[in-house]
Amino acid sequence: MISIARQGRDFDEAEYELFTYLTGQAAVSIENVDLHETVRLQAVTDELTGLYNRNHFHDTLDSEIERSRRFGTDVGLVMLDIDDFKRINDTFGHLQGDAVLVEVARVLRELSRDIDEPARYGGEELAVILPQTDLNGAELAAERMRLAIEDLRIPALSGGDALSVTASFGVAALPATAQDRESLIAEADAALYRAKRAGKNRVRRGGPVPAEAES
Ligand code: GH3
Ligand code: MG
Ligand code: MG
Repeated sequence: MISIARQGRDFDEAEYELFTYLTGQAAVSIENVDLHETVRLQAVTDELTGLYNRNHFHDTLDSEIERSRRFGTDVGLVMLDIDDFKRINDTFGHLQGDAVLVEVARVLRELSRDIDEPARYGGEELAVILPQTDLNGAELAAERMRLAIEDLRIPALSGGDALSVTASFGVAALPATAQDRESLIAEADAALYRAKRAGKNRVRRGGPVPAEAES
C-alpha cells in the first residue's frame, strides 16, 4: 500500500494517472523479486522431497570442504539408501513409493541442524552434509536417523495398514577418512554398500575397515 497526501490542493486527473502508473511499476518490481527467489529455490531443490538436489549437494560439499581446509574443521557426510524400495513400488505402486520418500526426507530435515544440508543424491539415495562434525559425530547422527526412519508409520494410500521402512547408512568424514569431495563420497558410498551386505538397516563407517567388520 502506498499513501500519498499533500496539503491545500486536491490531486488532479493527470496526477492520479501518474500515481496509478508508479504504483503499478512498484508492484511489478516486487513480484519480480518474489519470482526471482522462487526460481532460485527451484534450481537447488528436489521437487518431490523438497530436499536440496544433487547439484546443490555437490556445490555445498565443495564449499564446506574448502572451509574445512581453511579453518581446520571437520566435515561429516552421511549417505543412506532406502532398503528394498523396489518392493514397495512393486507391491503398493509408484505413488506409495513417492510418499515413502517424502516421509523419509521429512525425518532427515527434522533431525538436521540449521547448518546441515540434507539432499536427494539420486533415486532413493539421500545424503546429509554435516559441517563441523567428525566421523563419530556423523555416525551418531546417522544412527539417530536410522532409528527415526525405522519408527516411521507411513499411511498406506490404499487405506490399509501403515507401512514401515528401513534404510542403510554409510558415513565418512574429512579429514579423518577422506581428503577431497570424490573420496569423501566414495568412502561413504562404500560404507553404505557394506551396510547393505551386512544385512541392511544399519550404519557403517568409511575408511580403513577392520578385517572382522567385513561381510
Ligand atoms: P536395496 O535394499 O538393495 O537398496 O534394494 P532396493 O530395492 O531399494 O534398490 P534398487 O536400486 O533395486 O531399487 C531402487 C528403486 O527405486 C528402483 C527405482 O524404480 C525406484 N525409484 C527411484 N526413484 C524413485 C522415485 O522418485 N519414486 C519412486 N516411487 N521410486 C523411485
Ligand atoms: Mg534401496
Ligand atoms: Mg538405491
